[in-house]
Amino acid sequence: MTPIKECLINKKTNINPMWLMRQAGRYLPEFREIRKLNTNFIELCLNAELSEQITLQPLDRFDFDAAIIFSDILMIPYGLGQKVEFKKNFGPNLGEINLNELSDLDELSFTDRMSPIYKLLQNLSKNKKLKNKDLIGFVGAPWTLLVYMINKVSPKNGLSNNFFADMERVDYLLRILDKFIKIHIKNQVNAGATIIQIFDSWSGLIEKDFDKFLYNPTLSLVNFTKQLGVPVICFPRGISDYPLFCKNVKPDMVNIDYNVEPENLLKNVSIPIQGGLDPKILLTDKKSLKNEVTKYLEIFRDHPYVFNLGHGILPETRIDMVEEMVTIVRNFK
Ligand code: 1CP
Repeated sequence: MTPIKECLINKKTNINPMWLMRQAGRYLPEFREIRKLNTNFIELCLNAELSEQITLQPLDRFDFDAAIIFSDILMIPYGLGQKVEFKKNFGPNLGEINLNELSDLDELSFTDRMSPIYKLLQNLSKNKKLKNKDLIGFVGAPWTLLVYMINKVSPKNGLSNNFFADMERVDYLLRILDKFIKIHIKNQVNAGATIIQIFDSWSGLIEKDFDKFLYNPTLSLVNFTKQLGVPVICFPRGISDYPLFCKNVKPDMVNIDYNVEPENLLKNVSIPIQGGLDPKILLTDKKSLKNEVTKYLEIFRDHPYVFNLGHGILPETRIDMVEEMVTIVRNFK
């Protein structure tokens, strides 16, 4: 059994499996090389050969226990027919939603549009480099995808004023997202994903109606994934009540963000935990890194824990700091 599955299923605590959110990305010079030559990000995600190379890049350098496929949560809006572009120094930029086109969309055409992602998983699951490692597939949670689809740009400066203006449209999109996110999960599992992670990167922006926007839609995906026989990890970034989230949604594991106070959390959560370390620590020095990494490992010593970050690794992270972090985790006794 893979180290992460040992932790998730057998709840073993004497190992510290590890991987990093956004491990296949911009902090790696070899990724930047490929990216320079491939300026269209969506096309790069639809290039199964290059995506496979990128997925494996971090594993060639670091002793991680999982590969996460090189893809993006915004591939679902793309698969739904919305225009998605990534602009340099700006981020994602989405087009108008065509509701008529959406209501005509069937499973087959969606799967066809997304097929290079499934090809990528099929190829990776045959790759010997992933022996005894997990292959993580992922989706954005309905709320976070709704945010990008309606807001059309990153909500880092807040949601647009008219975000909730058309509630009928919001409800309709949530239903469509539930249907097609499940199709995307099922297709990834059929193609070889051994774990699914649900990224709800903007759940911290939900102010009310938590059942409608957070608990119910996530629970629906969690139950669906469990029925497929694959463990599911949730990352509800920025929410204020992780214990309540775990109680309501019951994922197999929860990834905490760096604002969560780990000692306090441990008193109220019994499921396996992943992550937590502030990615900014990797921009400091080796001594601070050791202190912070060891803090998490000490706190979770007797709890099933997968080492990871509290959000994606930052593009400006130095390779030698990642190497140092791996050494600290691997040598921790
Ligand atoms: O070169 C570039 O400019 C591309 C940078 C990049 C990369 C490497 C983007 C654009 N996406 C990705 C890959 C990616 N995205 C992966 C696979 C690689 C890995 O994890 O190793 C994954 C899992 C994601 C998930 C993702 N995309 C999330 C959820 C996780 C998180 O960081 O919160 C989100 C919010 C996105 C949207 C997105 N895609 C890319 C950017 C710059 C963003 C964020 C935009 C914003 O600020 O709103």
